[in-house]
Amino acid sequence: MLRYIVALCLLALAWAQDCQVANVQVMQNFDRSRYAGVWYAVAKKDPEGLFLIDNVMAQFIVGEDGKMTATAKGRVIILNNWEMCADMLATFEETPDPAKFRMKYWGVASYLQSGNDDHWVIDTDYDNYAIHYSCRLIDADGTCLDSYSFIFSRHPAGLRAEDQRIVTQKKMDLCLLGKYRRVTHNGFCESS
Ligand code: DAO
Repeated sequence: MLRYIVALCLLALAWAQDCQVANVQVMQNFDRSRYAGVWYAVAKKDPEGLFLIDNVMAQFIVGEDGKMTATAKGRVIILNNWEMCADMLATFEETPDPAKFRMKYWGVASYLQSGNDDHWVIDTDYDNYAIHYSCRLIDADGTCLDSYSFIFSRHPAGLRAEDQRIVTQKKMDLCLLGKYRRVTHNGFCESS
């Protein structure tokens, strides 16, 4: 009997973690007005060609027209060895799923990175934590070849203990458990 239960659990785990980008579960009934405001990145899974290193924070704004935009900051190293605080801007194009956006981003300075990525909100309680995910490149088998993901907190010091368990489960669902690094905040971007 125990063998069947274990087998069923493993089956359920394998099903929950098929790692197909098309099967990634995002936040249900996402409410962008509640998501608005300042979020501090406290952990990050980097994409190929890391850009934002640490001191990463984003402020999401919902305009009177209901459209979402963002400003973001973070420490970057460009031109081989030039360390600076990057000031970034982003606009979000809606899709049929309210938690899935296409994000256009660019630097206030022209030499900073720009791009057009998915911006999916995987989960949030709006007041404490949010889990973002973006897959830049999907493999032929439907899994993601190049992704990045931010774990955001409303508190620069990090996540509350009670949110850790939820975040760990979501990292697992994204097949990214163990791939995140901590994002520190030491005031590097505070004066700019
Ligand atoms: O840091 O390697 C990287 C990729 C980050 C992409 C650009 C993000 C700029 C805008 C952020 C807005 C909210 C996440």
